[in-house]
Amino acid sequence: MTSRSTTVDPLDFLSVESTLSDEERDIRDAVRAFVRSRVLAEVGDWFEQGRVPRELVGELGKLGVLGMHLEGYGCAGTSATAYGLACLELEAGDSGLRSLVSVQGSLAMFAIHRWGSQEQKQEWLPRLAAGEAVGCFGLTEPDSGSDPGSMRTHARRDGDDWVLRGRKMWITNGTWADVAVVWARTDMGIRGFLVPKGTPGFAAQEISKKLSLRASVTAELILDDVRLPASALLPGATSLRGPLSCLNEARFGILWGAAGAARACLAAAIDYSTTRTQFGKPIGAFQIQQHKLAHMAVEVNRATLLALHLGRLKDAGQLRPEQVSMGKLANVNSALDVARTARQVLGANGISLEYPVIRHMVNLESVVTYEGTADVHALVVGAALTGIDAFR
Ligand code: TGC
Ligand code: FAD
Repeated sequence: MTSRSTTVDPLDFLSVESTLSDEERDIRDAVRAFVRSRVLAEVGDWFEQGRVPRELVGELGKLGVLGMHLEGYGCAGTSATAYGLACLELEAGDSGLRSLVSVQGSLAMFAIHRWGSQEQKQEWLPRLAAGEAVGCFGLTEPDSGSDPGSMRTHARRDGDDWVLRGRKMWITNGTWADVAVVWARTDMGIRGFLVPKGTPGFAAQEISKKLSLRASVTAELILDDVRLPASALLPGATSLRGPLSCLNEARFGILWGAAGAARACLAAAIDYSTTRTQFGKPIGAFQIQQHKLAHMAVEVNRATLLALHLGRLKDAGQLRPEQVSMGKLANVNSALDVARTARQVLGANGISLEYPVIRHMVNLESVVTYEGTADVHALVVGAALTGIDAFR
């Protein structure tokens, strides 16, 4: 066994760091430091216990990551790339942490920011940005997931009021939320409503028995004749385009975040393979393990570069939804591949929560499903390539 000195950063092989602005690097470093000091030591326990501390929301608000890419109303107004870098660092901690931030900032806050009235923005956005309030986004239903246009939840007019009836399923932040953005069928098409916690007829029930994203709150929303004033309607969103435009934002964060989960798995595999000895050598001295490490490093670097490219396009106002689909499809599949490979490198320890890998691996099983399954994104890309819609 011959040792060689190396100057390469194993976690930034292609020197992506060198292309970042000072501001982007500062934001990335601040989020990375938060994850290291506040999350990494405890997240295995949160995952095992199926809980996440509610105080984290206020701490994330102070960190400035909630709705950080939005302008005004107490939001930081950063670039999309800076937001992506924050998502990468958060998800290197845990996909549940990134989910909390994605759903708050890219789904609930973005929906209000993009489609809400002045009054709605002023009422909710500053509190949501500060982490003094929590938001959720109710699109999926028990019988309507990939095909949200088939939703059954409906809102009927009664005088000036709206009355909502239906169910929403798998809703991140649901039991914590002070305000739920709920999408419903109306006589004017699919519309969005702001449903404050405590509104009579509205309830959220935690979904238990999850074996993935355990450090994240997931809930069912129950709407039994929930009466809302006319001012609860999001005036700007007038069709399915309303909620789907919000998904682009969250999917953008996910394609960055997946690179973070993958990087964490690669880091664990490098560390383990250089310290674990079998047959008289570190296992990283065997060619078959080096092949796995090289493969994982390629995937992590490729995913990071793809995220950065899409971030630059978004900052230039040129990012298209089908490009977001390609990014989510590619990067989450890469991250799953890296996590499954790293899990094997760690042998039996690969299934232990003492190490981060199995947690990332099972979390990514949610990430590949939510915000559009891999199949849905392949079909979006396929439709863009052929001009033929194969959904129906
Ligand atoms: P389709 O007829 O294609 O479109 C209806 C209208 O919407 C427009 N549109 C979009 N607009 C903006 N962004 C997009 N990505 C858009 N995709 C479509 C479209 O132009 C049309 O507009 P208009 O004005 O002509 O009416 O709709 P479809 O019913 O055929 O469905 C297309 C499909 C399958 C791609 C879409 O329904 C879809 O994306 N399905 C997946 C559902 C999904 O991703 N749900 C996610 C729920 S939220 C979540 O999972 C949170 S996870 C927690 C976390 O993020 O961490
Ligand atoms: P289905 O749509 O029933 O799909 C089942 C299978 O069929 C999949 O493999 C799918 O790819 C495939 N399939 C479906 N249609 C087609 C087709 N046309 N062609 C080929 N294959 C197809 N939703 C929210 O609204 N808000 C949230 O905050 C939220 N958070 C979530 C958190 C977690 C942890 C999870 C797991 C889900 C969350 N979701 C949320 C729901 C998520 O968006 C849906 O699970 C997802 O859109 C898929 O819907 P489904 O589970 O009903 O699967």
